[in-house]
Amino acid sequence: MLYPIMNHARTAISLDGVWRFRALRQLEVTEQDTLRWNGSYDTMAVPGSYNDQKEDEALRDHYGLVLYQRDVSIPKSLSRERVVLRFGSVTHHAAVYWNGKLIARHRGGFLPFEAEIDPQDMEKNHVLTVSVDNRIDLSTLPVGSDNPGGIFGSALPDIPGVQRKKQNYPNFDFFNYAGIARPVLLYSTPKDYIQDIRLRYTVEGGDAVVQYDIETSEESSACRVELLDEGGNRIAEAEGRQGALNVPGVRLWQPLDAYLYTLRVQYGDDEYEEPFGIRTVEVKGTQFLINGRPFYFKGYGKHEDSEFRGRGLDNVLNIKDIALMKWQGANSFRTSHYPYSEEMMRLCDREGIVVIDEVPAVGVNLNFGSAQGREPVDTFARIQTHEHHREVIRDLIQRDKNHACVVMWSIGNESDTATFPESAVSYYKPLYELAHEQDPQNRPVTLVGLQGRYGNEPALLMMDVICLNRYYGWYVYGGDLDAAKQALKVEMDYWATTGKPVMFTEYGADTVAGLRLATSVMFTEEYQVDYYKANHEVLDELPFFIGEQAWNFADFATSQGINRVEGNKKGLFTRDRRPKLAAHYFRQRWHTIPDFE
Ligand code: GCB
Repeated sequence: MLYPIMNHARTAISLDGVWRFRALRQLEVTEQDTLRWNGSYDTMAVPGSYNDQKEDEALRDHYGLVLYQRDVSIPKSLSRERVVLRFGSVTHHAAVYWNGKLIARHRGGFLPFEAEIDPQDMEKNHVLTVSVDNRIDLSTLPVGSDNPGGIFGSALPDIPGVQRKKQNYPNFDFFNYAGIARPVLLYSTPKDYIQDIRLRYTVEGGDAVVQYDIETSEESSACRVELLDEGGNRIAEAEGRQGALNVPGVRLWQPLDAYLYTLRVQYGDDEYEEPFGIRTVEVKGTQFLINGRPFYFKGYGKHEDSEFRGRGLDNVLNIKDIALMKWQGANSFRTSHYPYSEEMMRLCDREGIVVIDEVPAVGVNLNFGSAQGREPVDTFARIQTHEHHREVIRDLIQRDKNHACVVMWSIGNESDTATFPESAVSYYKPLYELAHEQDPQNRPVTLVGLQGRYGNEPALLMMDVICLNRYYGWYVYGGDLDAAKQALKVEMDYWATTGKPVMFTEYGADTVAGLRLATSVMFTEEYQVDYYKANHEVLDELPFFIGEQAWNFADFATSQGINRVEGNKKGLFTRDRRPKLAAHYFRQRWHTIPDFE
């Protein structure tokens, strides 16, 4: 599925704006709901999560379905075109009705989907209704439950006569934002059109060869491709759906020094332009090579999260975040814990930010959170996510395969790989293989590891890079940074024996901005700095250590709970992007650590 663009062959019309909105009490959509509403309705902005747009606790914590509706008319000029309705993402599950008729269903909250509009329908006024379901369970990604104890039932028995409010209990800490989070478009192409473009390349000496593979709806016309440099000059051309283009004296896409070529494809009346960078990625021994040089990741785990919009696309915020990363000397982030918007991925290509691209497989671990203190269960015998997990890996790679910024796929966060190691291998091996098969550029694949027992996690050892989330000095030995350093050192001595490249994809300490003390204690800004310094004392000595990504870039919203003070406060920046003391500490540190060894 190509990103919608506008040119002389294609149009893209935004359906963003203020839509009609209703939160439903019942868990099904009636025929009446899908026709133009006569009665009262609310208003809601698209794109944006609905939860924080109103002052309404019931809406914030809503469980189940909501409806969005708007009128749509299609310009007459498009009557001979193929017209497609496209959603950047709807969280988590969507059903789309066009004049009351179901035209699309989509499962999963973070990837695009689309539906063609029947040409018979074009010249009328239409009503578009979208139902959005925010329920998460043991078959969805991310994983959750309608029960505070997850699969175990209630952690503490309810007091007789007490009725809990019905709500989602996520098996993860970020707030379960829902709604139409990314742009909605009507776009057009000629009837016979370019469906997909796959790119890979080899680089030798100063030259590159770009191999392209074009998919078209039919095979009725010839396909012609041109390769343009950043100035728009044609440097190569070819005929045919598959082929190779020589790029003598190639200018590589480099971290923080992006260079984008454009592949212009002409097929019949259709034309598409795909911007792309040329760079190579390879894991060699304990090194992670970008363009043949050992790269060191400096950055963060992030969230798509902001005041009012929740997880709604905000291009201003994305631009600002990348500006802050550059201010700080960072070069990378992980799309924890789900695929980010296509707009952000395109921006990272443009800005030279390196991305670890993660599927929404978070909470695939039934042994943490509310389950603590109980007999361990074999997650993989209980969880019902495998088929959907395959689907999101396929769809993510399909969407992001041509992005130079993506240097590694993450097929999950903090799954339980230690308690039942063989079951974890049976679950993850096919997924690891699938990711490699699907990627035309065959990038490294990882699975982000959870702190706990280590030493017998064959599912992690199967991965190309060992990515660890570690909280020595916070969840483990919190307040005792000397012990934290010793424990971290002992664990790292183990990873040194595996011969794998290792990086931290999370480490951090909750820090309430403005809480200051000369002698640091947990939650103060000083402690966050001391925490990171203690970790770095150990990590800076490790030759196989290829990167540090702090948790988190910024404070973010979570479910309410006794260890979250209006959200997770592990940000180096506050939620409104003001630097904490640790942001300045990292700024000094990262500007002295080179991007390449
Ligand atoms: C983790 C999770 C992340 C949490 C973080 C924390 O390990 O991957 O989603 O937000 O810990 O702060 O507890």
